[in-house]
Amino acid sequence: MERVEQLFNGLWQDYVTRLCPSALQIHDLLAEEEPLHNDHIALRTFNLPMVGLDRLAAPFIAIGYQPKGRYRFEGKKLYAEHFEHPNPLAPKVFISELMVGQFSSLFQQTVRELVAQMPETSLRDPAFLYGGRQWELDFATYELLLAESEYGGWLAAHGFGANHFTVSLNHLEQFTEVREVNHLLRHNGFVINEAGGDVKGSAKVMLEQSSTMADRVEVGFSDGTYAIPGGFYEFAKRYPDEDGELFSGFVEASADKIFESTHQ
Ligand code: OOG
Ligand code: NI
Repeated sequence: MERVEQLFNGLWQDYVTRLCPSALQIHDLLAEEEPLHNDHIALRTFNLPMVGLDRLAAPFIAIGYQPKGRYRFEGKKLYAEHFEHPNPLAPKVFISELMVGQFSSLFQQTVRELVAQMPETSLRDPAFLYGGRQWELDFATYELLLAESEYGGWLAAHGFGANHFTVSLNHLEQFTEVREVNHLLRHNGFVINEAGGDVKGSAKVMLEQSSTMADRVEVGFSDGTYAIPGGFYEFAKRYPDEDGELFSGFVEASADKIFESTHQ
């Protein structure tokens, strides 16, 4: 569990510094005597050999994680898998990859050129998972990718890191409902993702989720610094199945809308 904690500390530090500084304020609004329990984190990548989903999963597999669910998002041209650790205290990990081959040849070529800038050794140390972008790009290239895929633009600009952490409502004392958390956050000036409703899912699908809209963060491009959407914070409540075990998967229809938390 020590190696799990080490990896998640690195991911959390990067997430709150580079992608979602407001998570610190939200964390303080919700924090109790007990530290907050993370349901899951999510990572994004391109489905190219050097950086595909499997390459991002490898450091998690190495510390005991196992593949569990598989998900497809046809409209967004994404494939995802989630991973769980035998220790229930370890957060789940949701990794998605963009199906680069389904985009225009200009888009494909641009993405391949970005990834080709990475040194061969750059994935050797698991710290690459929170190392951010490993290629140079200008703002026009970001906008070009963004026009075909919001996810593609986001990933090109930010590189690798947890795009969100997720507070488990099953472990909170103060709140038991997702809508209560949404209410508290709105009251404190945060913007909730309304795509598909502000509470996604239901007790029937055994998972309810909500998320903030991503922070706008300053990102350095080769031709200047621009403020663009970074990371967001998510809240999840899980329900037990027939055997009394909390549902541990993800719900495609809800996830499809959670992805949109990084929209402009
Ligand atoms: C992942 C979106 C899906 C969930 O909990 O369903 C997700 C992403 O935005 O990268 O996190
Ligand atoms: Ni999530």
